[in-house]
Amino acid sequence: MDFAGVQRRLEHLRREIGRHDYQYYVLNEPLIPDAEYDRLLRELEGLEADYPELVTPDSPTQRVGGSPAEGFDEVNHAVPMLSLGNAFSDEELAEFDRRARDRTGSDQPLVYLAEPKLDGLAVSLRYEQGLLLRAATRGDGSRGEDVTRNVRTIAAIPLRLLGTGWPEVLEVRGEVFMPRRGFEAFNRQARERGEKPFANPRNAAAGSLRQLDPRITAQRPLAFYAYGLGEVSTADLPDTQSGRMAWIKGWGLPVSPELAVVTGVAGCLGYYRRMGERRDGLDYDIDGVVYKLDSIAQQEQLGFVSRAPRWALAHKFPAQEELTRLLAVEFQVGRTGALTPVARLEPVFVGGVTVSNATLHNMDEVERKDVRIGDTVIVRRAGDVIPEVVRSLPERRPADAQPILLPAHCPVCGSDIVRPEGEAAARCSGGLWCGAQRKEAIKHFASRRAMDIDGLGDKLVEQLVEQGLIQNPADLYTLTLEQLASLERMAERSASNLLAALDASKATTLERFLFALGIREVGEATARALARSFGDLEPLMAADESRLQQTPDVGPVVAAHVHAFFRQPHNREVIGQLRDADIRWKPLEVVSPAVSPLAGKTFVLTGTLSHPRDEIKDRLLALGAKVAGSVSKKTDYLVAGADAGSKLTKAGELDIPVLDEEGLNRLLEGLSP
Ligand code: JCF
Repeated sequence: MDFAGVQRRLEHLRREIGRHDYQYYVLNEPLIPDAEYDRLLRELEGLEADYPELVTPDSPTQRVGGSPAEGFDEVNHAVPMLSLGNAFSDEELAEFDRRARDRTGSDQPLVYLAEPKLDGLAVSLRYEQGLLLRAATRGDGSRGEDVTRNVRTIAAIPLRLLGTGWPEVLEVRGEVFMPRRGFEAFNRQARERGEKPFANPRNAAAGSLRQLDPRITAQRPLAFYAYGLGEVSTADLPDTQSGRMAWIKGWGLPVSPELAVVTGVAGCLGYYRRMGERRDGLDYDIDGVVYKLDSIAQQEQLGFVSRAPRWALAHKFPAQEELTRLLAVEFQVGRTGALTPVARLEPVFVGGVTVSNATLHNMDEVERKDVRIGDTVIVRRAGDVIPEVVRSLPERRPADAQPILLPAHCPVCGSDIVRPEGEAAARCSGGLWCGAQRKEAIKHFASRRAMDIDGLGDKLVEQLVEQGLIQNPADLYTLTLEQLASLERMAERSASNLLAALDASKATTLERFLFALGIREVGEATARALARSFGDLEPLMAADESRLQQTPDVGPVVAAHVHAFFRQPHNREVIGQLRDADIRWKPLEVVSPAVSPLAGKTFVLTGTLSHPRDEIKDRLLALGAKVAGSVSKKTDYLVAGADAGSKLTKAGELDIPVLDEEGLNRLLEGLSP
């Protein structure tokens, strides 16, 4: 780069960093991931180190960070609030330790106090005569914002120190943060209220602390850990960092339980790795660990560079969010037919590994995140969780970015894709046929509450599919003794038992058969209602969605799934093969619910009746009536057996017609089969 090029680049970096500072600190709405911001800042620092004559006083490198927001009084920090130098690799840590040993002239390994680096907001708490007098944000390190009224709402922070004999003035520095559980609960509630959720716990902590109305802060689940001291009006302090932390703790201030005294680079690295492994299990976000020389005498020997101590270092974990480009989107079909959009990415190093695929969850998320093919996107990989696309950066969208479209047909079997109104998941409707759903469909078909094929468990289904012996439920009925006996761990006797069980399963009921088909949203109750409403399979298969919706408890979503299922040629083919295999049931006589005089009437059953209640209930449901559990104004008839109690009284109060069993029988006469 020539000199003019360097000047242009410096100007560009300063403008960009200034813009992102404003987004982050003032608006609480970061546009780019931290890692990208760090790179901009490091590039600027590097160029300024090479061209010190080009450093300007307004360069973002010339302050610690953060500008006081409007609306808060300013607070001067008598002892400046420091920032920390960063290390992004083991080598940078070793370099830091080498310099520290040189400057202290120590030929022994140095002793450090190590702690997790919380991802929150630094504050300074000032106690006078044991009382919390003032709380301030770091601001630019010398002047911060007065957030006393907000900090006083944080339960973990004592308003009065424990014990007696406190120093006249005690300033404690630490990090305010929002534990993950509280963050998730808060965001869930925000979404329910239709409000914008916070991007991450750190933004949530910062946003909550900088509320102008402390009543809002009070409702936010904030916590605090102390990590150091500011002004203290006594010279009589412990002479190690660890001793001082114990001293702070003695006054009732919360201190991280993870503090550990470690020795040399090896001790630091061991701590770094241990915390890295435990990172996802902690209830708060950390973005690295901090090492501080434990000896205060050594800290004093080392002193400061600009605003950061030479005796402390933040060793960062690999970033969990990175920028990359979305190259394409493919759709994966899950075991139950749900379609998952999967992003193909330009490979990027994130969360410690190279990632080239990430989930987009479902089409609702794609739409909410406004992601298009060709976009620059933020990918997140935290711990062992599947990497995900967090959002796009619309300001970097190329002109030829393409929208992500849900395919019309299943990429595995070609059946129609259904996405009922209001459902997040799109699904393949080829339940009985689709290769992706094969195993689940057959397991369900054979299960006890469905076709009840004795001896055909999940493991056996998997074996049969994997051996290529069956592809759909109808193939079960073509299995031969030799095929079964050839399977691993299958004795001839079990094989012939299984064949007998398959044969026995053929005589079934319509409702079991419908349930066995594994149509989305069709559980046992819906299968029963459909069987009662249609009586046989053919009219059900021919029904349109509005006819389906006349079935009790069948709404638009169920109707859409049932209708789509029976429209798929492959499903019809498998059903045909099942009928050819002599699967049979007794058709039920039905009274069309639309013409039944009981359609839509609500019954309540009470007292001792001569038939099981379920039986009576089934008859009523078959006639399009509803059966409720309690008497209300909406009840049309109360059926009262012997010893009826409060329901009978209530029906009397509400003037609801009461039938005894005989009355009910007369009502049903001529109506039901
Ligand atoms: O947890 C932190 N974010 C953290 C920040 C911990 C520390 O021990 C710090 C810090 C910032 C400055 N110590 C200093 C001196």
